[in-house]
Amino acid sequence: MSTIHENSKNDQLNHSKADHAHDPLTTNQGVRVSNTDDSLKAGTRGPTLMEDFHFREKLTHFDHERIPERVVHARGFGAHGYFQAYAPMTEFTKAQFLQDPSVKTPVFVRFSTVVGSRGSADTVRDVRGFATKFYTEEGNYDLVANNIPIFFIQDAIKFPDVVHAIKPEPHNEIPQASAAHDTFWDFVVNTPETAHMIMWLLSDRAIPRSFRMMEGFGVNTFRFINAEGKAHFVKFHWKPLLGVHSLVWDEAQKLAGKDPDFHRRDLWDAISNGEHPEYELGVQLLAEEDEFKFDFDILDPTKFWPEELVPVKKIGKMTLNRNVDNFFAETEQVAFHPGHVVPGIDFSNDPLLQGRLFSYLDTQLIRLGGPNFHEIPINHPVAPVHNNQRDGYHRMTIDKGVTSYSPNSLQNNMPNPAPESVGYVHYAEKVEGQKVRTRSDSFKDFFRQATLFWNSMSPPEKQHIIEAFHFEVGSVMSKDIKQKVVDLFNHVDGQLASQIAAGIGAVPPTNPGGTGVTTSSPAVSQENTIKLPQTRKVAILAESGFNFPEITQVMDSLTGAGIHFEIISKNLGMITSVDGRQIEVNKTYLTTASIKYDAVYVTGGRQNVDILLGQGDSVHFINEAFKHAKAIGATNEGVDLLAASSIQGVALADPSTTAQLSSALGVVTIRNASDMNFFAQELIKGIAQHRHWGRQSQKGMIPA
Ligand code: HDD
Repeated sequence: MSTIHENSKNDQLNHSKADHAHDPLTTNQGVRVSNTDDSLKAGTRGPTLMEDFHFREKLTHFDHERIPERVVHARGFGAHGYFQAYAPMTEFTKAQFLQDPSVKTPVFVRFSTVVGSRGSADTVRDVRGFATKFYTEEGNYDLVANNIPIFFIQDAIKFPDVVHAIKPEPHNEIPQASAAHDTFWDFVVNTPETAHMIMWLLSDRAIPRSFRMMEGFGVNTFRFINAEGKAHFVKFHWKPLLGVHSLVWDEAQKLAGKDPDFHRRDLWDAISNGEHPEYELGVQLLAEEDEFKFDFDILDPTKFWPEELVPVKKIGKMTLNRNVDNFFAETEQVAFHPGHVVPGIDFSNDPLLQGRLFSYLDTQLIRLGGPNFHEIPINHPVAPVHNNQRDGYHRMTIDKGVTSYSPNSLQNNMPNPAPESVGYVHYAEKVEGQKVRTRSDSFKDFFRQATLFWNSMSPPEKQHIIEAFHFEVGSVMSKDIKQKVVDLFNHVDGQLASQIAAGIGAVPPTNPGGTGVTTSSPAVSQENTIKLPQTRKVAILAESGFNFPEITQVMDSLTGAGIHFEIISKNLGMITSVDGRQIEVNKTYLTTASIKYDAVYVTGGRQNVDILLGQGDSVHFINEAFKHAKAIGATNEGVDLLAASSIQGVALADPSTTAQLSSALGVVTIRNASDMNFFAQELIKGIAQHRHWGRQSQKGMIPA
């Protein structure tokens, strides 16, 4: 079996115009053009002439530059990379790309939001798509995943309903990219199967810090089939090596205005910097005979398989190492489909999955203008394609020969079907039943896993969910719908329902309810994730009059820990230290904000800090970072800025003490110290923590 190198796909995708950068400008017919700035006119002040074929071609092409955006997942961002298996998976699946750890299978990943239009903001509260195309030697395999392991509905026939309800309302197209409106919550209160997904949607999962810090889940139950034809049910997981981290809501909302491209910029920059995002592929495997072992139905897409019941086996790793050359050609034209499977991967009867198998190709036929979009380079498999499909809009292949049917004798029936040992053979599941339009009784428990999820949240995560209810349902106009939300979530947890009611002007439940589920699933809490300082970003506030050795020692320590930083000052240009050395400013208070960083550091120097103290923007920067629970550090006179801010409840280094570190709730300060490394290491520990939720109680007091 030949080995596919990631480069072969790259070469195939790289028929870029860059190779011909020095060739002259031509029309699409290859005719060289001598002037593209003036149209052909009858006299310099006369009318434009119809015979100006260059003008007509240029404008016509421009007029047709747009294609319909995806009906959902319109806003996305993609990157190339490769996947490598850890060990042969022969026992469970015959899929070739999961056998040989030395094979690098090329991949293309597209991350997306679901609800917003192509031009909407990255940081809205929403599910994120996480779709991966594996260009395997047996054909393309698409793992079309989300960052939440379950879904809103149980049957695909309700997909148009849930999407219509959550999209902007039809009469005025408001609100954009948001679930905080009447039609969505009207759908929710009338569709109790959504309750579990709503818990996840209102959790921190729906406002990720980065695509690099997000899990992926195949959601639906699939099957692995081995060479002997034995099947296992399987759920797919992506686990980011940087851990799973989120923004806070206030930050997410502000970012939507100040940097609507926050997530795509973060991914682009990381890949450009050589900090290649990595995700482990995990599988939960269940023997066919264990199908009915749980108190939920494994075909129900509103349920996850708790990792404590079915452990996730890590089977390989994906690395994203190359940005796209052209957004439209690659990210916009890529077409994923959960039905793109390779031998060894098969479907289950999950009714949501069954419906998805119809919908993706159907939508792509119109979005990509006909049946030949598999020929677009980003969609084209590296495996050879031979069949009798012909013609249609935009056909690229020049098929040779006279036969385009089977059987034929004129060309020995070529292309011949492959032998069963290598061809795709569907799993021979025995299926019998009456044709009915009803749901299985085993799908009718809507609340128990919602309670399990709620029980699994840490106190700050619970608080965030309640605040999200207050925002989302608080934005609903109908009092009736608001009350019904309280009543619906009283089925999940009585205390939760009371807390929702308190913030939205509704009546708390008279009989606090719940499901009686008292267990939890620690794996779903982000508090139990990996915490690392690498690739985090620090804002350094400085003006002229800083101490050069002090700031550079901190900068060196941050760099040593794989942390990035930017110098923020009132003006762009250079700032000068007390001993006359200069540092270049990266951003001003106008071109950036605290919400774009993971932490902030205020450096010392009397004159520097006196300037900072006179700037409301600098004080606001500290307040906002504190409110958003980020690590904050200050050295020497820099501590004065923290003292002048609204920071509460933490002791700051005292001016009279020498080199004594003060560190509490992620606020790290030191005075009268010459060696900054001790301080920097403590700050780095604080940055690795991601957020310091111990400040949650002070949050409401901070004016930011
Ligand atoms: Fe879907 C796009 C993931 C349910 C119908 N879906 C789309 C994308 C992702 C998902 C990641 C974006 C692909 C890209 O980047 O181009 N969808 C999911 C997951 C689901 C799910 C994990 C739950 C298990 N989807 C789902 C259902 C239906 C669809 C039930 C319809 C019956 N999804 C679509 C679609 C899209 C799509 C309308 C829009 C653009 C496209 O397919 O190509 O057909």
